[in-house]
Amino acid sequence: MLRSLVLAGALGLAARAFAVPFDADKDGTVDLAEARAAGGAVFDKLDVDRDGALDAKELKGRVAKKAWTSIDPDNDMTVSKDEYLAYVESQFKQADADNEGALDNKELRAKGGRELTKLLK
Ligand SMILES: [Ca+2]
Ligand SMILES: [Ca+2]
Ligand SMILES: [Ca+2]
Ligand SMILES: [Ca+2]
Repeated sequence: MLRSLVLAGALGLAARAFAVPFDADKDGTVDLAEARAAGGAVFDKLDVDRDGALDAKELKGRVAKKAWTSIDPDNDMTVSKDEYLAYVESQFKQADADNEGALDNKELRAKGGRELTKLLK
């Protein structure tokens, strides 16, 4: 029993290490369309009151205080879907170290990729 639990845990870890998150077409990388799709789904999920914008409470700490000027350029203290996806795009470009328009697991695990991942789940 314990043995099989340990084995299942190890397999789960291995799967997590190799599967690329948000990779809808399973080609092993996340492209901008996939990142935007994941970001859009997260936005809808977070927008509890369905007013089409996220306030700081709805964002639940996903955005650091110093990042607010980037994610909220019109400075109305809420983040519209356009603003959210524009921020996803800018984080995506920062994370894409080799500038090929797609993120592999290594890029996703680097600092920029981790920042992006926070916006997508
Ligand atoms: Ca993909
Ligand atoms: Ca809202
Ligand atoms: Ca705004
Ligand atoms: Ca890349």
